Amino acid sequence: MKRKPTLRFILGDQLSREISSLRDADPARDMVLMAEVAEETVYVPHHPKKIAFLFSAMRHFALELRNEGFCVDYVTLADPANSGSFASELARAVSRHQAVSVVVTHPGEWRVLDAMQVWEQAAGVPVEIREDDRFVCPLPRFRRWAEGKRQLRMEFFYREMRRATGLLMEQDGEPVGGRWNFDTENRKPVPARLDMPPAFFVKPDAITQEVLALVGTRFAGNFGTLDGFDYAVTASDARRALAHFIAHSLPSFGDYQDAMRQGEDRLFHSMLSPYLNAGLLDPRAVCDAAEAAWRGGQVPLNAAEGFIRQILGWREYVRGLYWLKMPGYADTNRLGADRALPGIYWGGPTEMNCLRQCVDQTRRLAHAHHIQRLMVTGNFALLIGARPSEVEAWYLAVYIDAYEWVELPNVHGMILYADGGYLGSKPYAASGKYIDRMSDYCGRCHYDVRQTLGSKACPFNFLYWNFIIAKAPELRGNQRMAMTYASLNRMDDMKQAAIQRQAAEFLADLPVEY
Ligand code: FAD
Ligand code: DLZ
Ligand code: SF4
Repeated sequence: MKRKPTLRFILGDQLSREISSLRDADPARDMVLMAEVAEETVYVPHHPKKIAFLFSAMRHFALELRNEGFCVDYVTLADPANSGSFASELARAVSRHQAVSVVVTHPGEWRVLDAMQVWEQAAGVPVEIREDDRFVCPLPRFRRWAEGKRQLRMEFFYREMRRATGLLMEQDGEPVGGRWNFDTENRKPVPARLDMPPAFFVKPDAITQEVLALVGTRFAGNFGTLDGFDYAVTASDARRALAHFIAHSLPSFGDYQDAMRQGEDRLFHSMLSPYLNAGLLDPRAVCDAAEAAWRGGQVPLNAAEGFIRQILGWREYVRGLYWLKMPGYADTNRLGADRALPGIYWGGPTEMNCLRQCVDQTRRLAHAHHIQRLMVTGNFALLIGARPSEVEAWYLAVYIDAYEWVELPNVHGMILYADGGYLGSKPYAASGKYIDRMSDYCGRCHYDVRQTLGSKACPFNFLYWNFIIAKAPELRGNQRMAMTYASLNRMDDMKQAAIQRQAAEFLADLPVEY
């Protein structure tokens, strides 16, 4: 008689053949469960490209497992029997297959982990939650590193990860090139004449087209377009995207990492975050590929180091911090920000060219690169004092790579300083001068980036100084803000008052509805 199966439940961002929940799975005995559920599609109004990417990648993954001989029970969103949540779909599947137990890998979001606590009760069988070991740094190791520290700093964590992995290290334990970090070489604006790397794209196959039709109908009201969907949806295409990046973009990644250029959405960025976060690419393998390109003389050290730092450093750091501080990380609001998120973020009209370009790119691609997220949309949200919960929900909804473990520390900590400096040592507040230096947005803007006051003044300028004045009680004592506050001290009172007046008028006129 055939033994009753164990259900291996694979969530939408667990599409790795090496995932812990599948590790000892027996195709002859076990059953794999995957489900497109309404609950996951509505907890924020996801960009349609994000939903389409995940559903198509899930369906392709199911097919690959079936080709390997696994029995995969895949519940589509359109299935009339679909009950709409992870818990209820699991319960239905346990009863359908008479399963004796469930194995699942630890989810990427606290919200889901919390919901998992009732799964055993809902399903009536034991549920084993296994570690998600697709990260370089296991969570207990991160906890040990963070223990006793009042503030965490990515740079020190990153050095520890370099030592632990041996990536970009000499035999004697020193970093290659004699330095840990080549960031100072990675701040060049893009020169007017520079060849851009060719784009990597994948033509939608029949599975993706079916998903696009479904998502187009069900999520037509969400912010974002499905037009031009060209993301990879399988691990093999994601590996091709990696190879394409290493060959064409990585050589200049370091130099232009912080640059922005109108009409060039991707510049030299990898666009690999959706694949890394859904499990189609392994972070260690991506770092190894970048290191090998440097050791093989194909890319300069500042490029390889800059890229590896993002994955081995930032990505691992924010994940460790998220699980260290959850639940509760999102509850702080150190700067007391309480403004409703303006309609500009959902495509409402604005004469600020930089914001318009970044929001429009987000609408088209469900992607914007780091400096656009940090120094344009993020900086603006910080300067206007937008409510952290609304900013967080926006970032979680609109980006194809957004899951709370990575979105929340970047938004709550890095851009909004809502955690009071636990993640980063100071707010990334900047005036229009920074945007002008790193982009060509200002030359095409209604506003004048050289002006701080008056009808043509760049809003980033007066908002920046308004923020610096208003937040002096919290920030003046911060050593890293000393130069900023020394400049403020040199500004006369009349100018400070005029700045505050212009900022107040601008903020009073910011439309929320769109
Ligand atoms: P590249 O520039 O090519 O970088 C390579 C990789 O490094 C990325 O794919 C990503 O995996 C990793 N990485 C780089 N910076 C970070 C970072 N700060 N935190 C974590 N990983 C990093 N990244 C997400 O994956 N999901 C998010 O929801 C997300 N939200 C963000 C919100 C804000 C406000 C900011 C400032 C950054 C956010 N990031 C997020 C980080 C970063 O912007 C994206 O990872 C990056 O833009 C993805 O594009 P890319 O793959 O071309 O990156
Ligand atoms: C983001 C997302 C969406 C939109 N839909 C689904 C889904 O229908 N089924 C699924 O298994 N996963 C989905 N996901 C990803 C989950 O939200 C993600 O796995 C959890 O948040 C844990 O990180
Ligand atoms: Fe943005 Fe100001 Fe430059 Fe306009 S002038 S693009 S608002 S920074």
